[in-house]
Amino acid sequence: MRGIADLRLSNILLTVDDDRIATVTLNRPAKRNALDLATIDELVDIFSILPRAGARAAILRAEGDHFCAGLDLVEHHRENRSAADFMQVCLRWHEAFNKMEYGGVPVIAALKGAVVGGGLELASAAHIRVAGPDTYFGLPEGQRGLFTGGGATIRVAGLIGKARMIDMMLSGRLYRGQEAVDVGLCQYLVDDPEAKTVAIARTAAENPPLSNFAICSAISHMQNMSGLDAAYAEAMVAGVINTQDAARERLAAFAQGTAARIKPEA
Ligand code: 1HE
Repeated sequence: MRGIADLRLSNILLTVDDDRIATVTLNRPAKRNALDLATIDELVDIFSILPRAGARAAILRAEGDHFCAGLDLVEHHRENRSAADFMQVCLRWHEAFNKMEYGGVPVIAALKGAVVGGGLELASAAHIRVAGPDTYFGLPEGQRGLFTGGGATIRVAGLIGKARMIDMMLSGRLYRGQEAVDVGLCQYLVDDPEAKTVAIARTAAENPPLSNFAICSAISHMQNMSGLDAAYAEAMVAGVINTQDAARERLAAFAQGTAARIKPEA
C-alpha cells in the first residue's frame, strides 16, 4: 500500500494483507511494550498513513505476555524532563491517539496481560477492545507519583465515567474479566482475543469504506460538539454517506429481497 514500505519502524511491526487489513504489533516485549517516545513517533507515522493508504481496518496487538505497560518509566527517569519537555511528549501521544480515533479506519485491539497507564490510554483510542482471560486494566499513575498524559481523562473517563477512573487512580484498583466488560473498559471477553479481533476486523472491512470512515471519525467528533451542532453535523454526514453508490447498491439488493436480514443467529 502507498507509503507503507517507506516507514522506518523499530518498535512496531506493520503488515498489510491482501484484503487491506493492517496488523500493527507492539514489539518491545522485553520492556513489556512500554511506550517510549520512539514508539509513539512510530504510532503517529503508522496511523497517519493507514487512512491515506486505503486500509480497510487495523488490528492492534502486542508481542509477549502483556499488551502494554504504559509510559516508558525508565526513559522518563533517564531523560529527567522539564515540564515543558513532558508537555511536548504528551502532545505527541495525543497526536498518535487522535490519529487512531479520528482517522476513519476501524482499529480493533487484542488485549492481554497488563493494559495499564498509558497502555490503557492507547487501548482506549481503539474503536473496539477485545480482552482475554488474563487481561487486566489499571491506572497506576497515582502510585508512581504521575498523572495521565495520553488522553485518559477524556477517553477512559468517557468509557467508564469519572468516578471509576478516579477510584482506579487513587486506589490502584484493577479491573478484569466480566467486570471489565460491565464497566465499559472493553466490549468483548473471549478465550482467544487474537482470533476474535481478526474476525471483527474482517467483518468491519466488508462495510463500505466511507461508512466506516464516518463511524470511526464522525461519532467521536460529534461527542465533542453541542447537541445542536452534532445533530447538524450528523445530517451532513448522513447526506454524504447514505447517498453513496455503495449504499444505493445495498439498498437495491434489499428492495429485491437478496440482502441479508438483520436477525440474531438461531
Ligand atoms: C518497563 C515498564 C515501563 C516494564 N517502563 N520499562 N506503568 C506502570 O507503572 C507499569 C510498570 N510495569 C509493571 O508493573 C510490570 O513490568 C508489568 C506488570 C507490566 C510486567 O511485570 P513482569 O514481572 O512481567 O516484568 P518486569 O520484570 O517488571 O519488567 C520486565 C522489563 O520490562 C524490565 O526491564 P529490564 O531491563 O530490567 O529487564 C522493566 O524495567 C521493563 N518495564 N514496564 C519501562 N512502564 C503519558 S503519561 C502515562 C503515565 C503512565 O503510563 S503511568 C503507568 C506506568
